[in-house]
Amino acid sequence: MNRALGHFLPPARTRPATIHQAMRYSLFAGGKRIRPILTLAASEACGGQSASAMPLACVVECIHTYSLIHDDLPAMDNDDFRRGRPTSHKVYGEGIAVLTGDALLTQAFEITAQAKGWPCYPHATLIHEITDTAGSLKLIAGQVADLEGEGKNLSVAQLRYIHERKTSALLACSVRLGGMSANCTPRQLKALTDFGYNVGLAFQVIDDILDVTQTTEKLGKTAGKDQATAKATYPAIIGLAKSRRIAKKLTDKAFAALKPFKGKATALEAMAEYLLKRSN
Ligand code: GRG
Repeated sequence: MNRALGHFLPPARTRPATIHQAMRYSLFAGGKRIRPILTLAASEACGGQSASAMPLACVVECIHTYSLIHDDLPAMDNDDFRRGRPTSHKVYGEGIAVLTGDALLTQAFEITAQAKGWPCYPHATLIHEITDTAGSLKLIAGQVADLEGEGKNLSVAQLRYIHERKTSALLACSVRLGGMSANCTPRQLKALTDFGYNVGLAFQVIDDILDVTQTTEKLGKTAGKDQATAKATYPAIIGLAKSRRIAKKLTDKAFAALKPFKGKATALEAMAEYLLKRSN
């Protein structure tokens, strides 16, 4: 994964070196690589080759890293610590951090354009998949609702709206792109969408639980931030025990969605289990 990402990015010394170093600083800071692994696992479930899925795995990691850099900015979540390191704006300043996010998002399209293409899913389909996910109806919609929800008492339905867009959408896109790179059937694509949706929601519920149960050192980002900023989360609204039950239920649904793969989606199953049990 790291080798492929390194290959797609301009070398760190390419002018202007600051931006290329900043892109690498955040990309190679030790993220868990959950989304690209999901892309490769989905491709495998559909009988694909990892070499065909790898460019798209890099695409989702670039988009994810861009969203983290921008989310950490003082104008958004204002965080000093991410992936166990000072955030991009702390090291490079706010202007360069904004541009680093912009550059990584643009890099995602560059990688997609350069990929060799897939018979059943032409470039236009893939680009539409990415714009639909990263645009104002999903990722950005989730962030807007998150910002506007600050300091308000949100309902579980409003919280789910945010989670579906801010988190679940990119996880669903990650597995869908993996399936597309393996020329999956419409039935397989539907199964991957259901899997990604549920595993994505479970991922965010667990993330909210970890925010209150783990340390900053363990998480590599500021723990207890949700409570400190009075953010609406599942543990805050319904408590820890009920949140854990919801995460388990969503994971069960994700497992059920994999039925059409008839036991061939073992890597996706392993990921769903890991995401439920993870501690960072
Ligand atoms: C478009 C600026 C912008 C934001 C969109 C995705 C997003 C909304 C904001 C990013 C921050 C955030 C809290 C997202 C929710 C999903 C989440 C918990 C991300 C952290 O993902 P991990 O744990 O991170 O996979 P690593 O560092 O391991 O890759």
